[in-house]
Amino acid sequence: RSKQGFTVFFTGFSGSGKSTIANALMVKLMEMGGRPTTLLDGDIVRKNLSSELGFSKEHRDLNIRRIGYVASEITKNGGIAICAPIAPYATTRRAVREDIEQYGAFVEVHVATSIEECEKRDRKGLYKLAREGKIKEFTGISDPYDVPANPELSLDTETVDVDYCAQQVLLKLESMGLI
Ligand code: GGZ
Repeated sequence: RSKQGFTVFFTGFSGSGKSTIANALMVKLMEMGGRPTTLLDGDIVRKNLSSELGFSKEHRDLNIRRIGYVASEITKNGGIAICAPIAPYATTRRAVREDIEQYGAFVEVHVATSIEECEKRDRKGLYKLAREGKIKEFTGISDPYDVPANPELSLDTETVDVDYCAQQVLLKLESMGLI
């Protein structure tokens, strides 16, 4: 019997390491035998599915609901969806969880890298622009982020490397009987 579909939903600040871990997880899942796996990364979704949207609460919620809808269809059909948006609002994450759990498992992974560390890294220079007021409503600087209260997994990229983080996700999926 083939296994049920599921969604791994990463959430965390810009530059926290969501995309990097999601990509590493994707590679590991492919190596394990190639169940159809779809990566819905934050900036790629914004380019292709949500290009008209900004960063107000309304627009962020719409963006996350779209990602959730695509992930729920994938999950329904027995696939694996990996999502990696910031998804700052707990109520929206909860709504997506409820959509997806009708069809399969929802595995919320908080990439809990602190805002101080993300700002220190500032890989894309966005935090500097946010501090200068050149980007408004920037998550963690001038816009809220609800810390997940009950994620399936919480990862801190300050103390462990990407490969270890991806491995922790795999172990969680195994313990949940999903892979
Ligand atoms: C947060 C912003 C903003 C603002 C542009 N706030 O690190 P990145 O650059 O590549 O990823 C971030 C991305 C956030 O999009 P998401 O779709 O993940 O956000 S949400 O889940 O809230 O809908 C960042 C960039 O877009 N970016 N402006 N104001 N991040």
